Amino acid sequence: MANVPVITFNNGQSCPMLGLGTWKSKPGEVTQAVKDAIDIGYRHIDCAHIYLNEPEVGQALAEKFQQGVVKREDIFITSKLWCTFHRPDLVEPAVKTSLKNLGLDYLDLYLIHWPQAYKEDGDLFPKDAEDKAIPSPVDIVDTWKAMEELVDKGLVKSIGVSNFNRKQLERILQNARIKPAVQQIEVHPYLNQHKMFEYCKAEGIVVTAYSPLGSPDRPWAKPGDPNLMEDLRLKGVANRHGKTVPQVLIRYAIDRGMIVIPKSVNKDRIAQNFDVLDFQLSPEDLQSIAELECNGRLCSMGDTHHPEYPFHEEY
Ligand code: NAP
Ligand code: SBI
Repeated sequence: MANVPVITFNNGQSCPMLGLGTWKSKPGEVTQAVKDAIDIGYRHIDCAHIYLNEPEVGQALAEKFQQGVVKREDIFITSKLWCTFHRPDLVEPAVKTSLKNLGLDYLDLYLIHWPQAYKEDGDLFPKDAEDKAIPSPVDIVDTWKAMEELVDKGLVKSIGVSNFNRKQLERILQNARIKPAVQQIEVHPYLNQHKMFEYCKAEGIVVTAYSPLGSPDRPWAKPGDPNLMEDLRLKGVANRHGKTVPQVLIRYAIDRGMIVIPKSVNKDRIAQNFDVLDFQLSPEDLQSIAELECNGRLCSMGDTHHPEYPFHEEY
């Protein structure tokens, strides 16, 4: 079978274009899922402090290193700085917590998870009396400067952002000593991010597509919500290739030049999602899938009152 394609960042580091997502993967399930993924051939795992399962991801990594199945330098591990740790003095302790939980001495990639900073009072979701997230006044540029220091100290190989809009990215680029390598955003046929992707390409920033399967296990999903994996137009494309809709959705990101990180805790589906290396979508397939765009955003923090809420802008 062909190898997973690799993409090179603006700093020369390389990254497998297909990785395993771990949001919503329960602590009791994620260790087995990561071990299965590594055995199947995955060499990229997407993690975050807020997923509350980094110690259990770390157990899987430790076991696979110990067994000699994979060496540290052969696997790409991402984590993310949560919103309550944007204050510059909290950034290094935050990455060190993720490193300890994952059992690693460096990360391949560390992202600012959201542009919104939250009050640093120990609660990961600080809320006011009206149940609204409490902002912190920390400037994202100051957070970025603290992220740059993590590269200087060898704690992380690459740094990037997630869920930033164009203006927020521009501010980082205007003030950065180290350019972001990656912008991780929601991408699938109902939210294809054409303009953000073109902007990132022009700036030399690689895009990672999250929720590529439409995140059907998102906690706020309601009965009757559109289900991407049931879309008949995508089933038509999948049937023509003798593949499944999830496989087409994964190829949709890779064939546009994005990294993609589908989540699963089921061994068969983890394997199915990896079995995408023997076909490619044609330019005609990509064109017809582009017609499904409907501004169908699935993931937002809901904190529209926050001064840095990213999604008021068109992109
Ligand atoms: P997703 O990968 O689009 O979808 C995951 C869901 O699809 C799960 O319910 C999974 O169930 C199911 N699934 C997986 N493969 C399948 C298959 N072949 N057939 C049928 N169902 C399948 O959703 P996501 O978790 O939202 O996004 C992926 C990853 O992106 C996350 O896990 C996280 O690492 C990252 N992410 C980042 C952000 C951010 O703010 N930066 C936001 C959202 C997501 P099973 O597990 O039961 O297979
Ligand atoms: C959480 F752990 C809790 C809420 C939540 O909402 C937005 C999407 C998100 C996120 O910030 N990153 C994810 O992978 N999912 C999330 C995670």
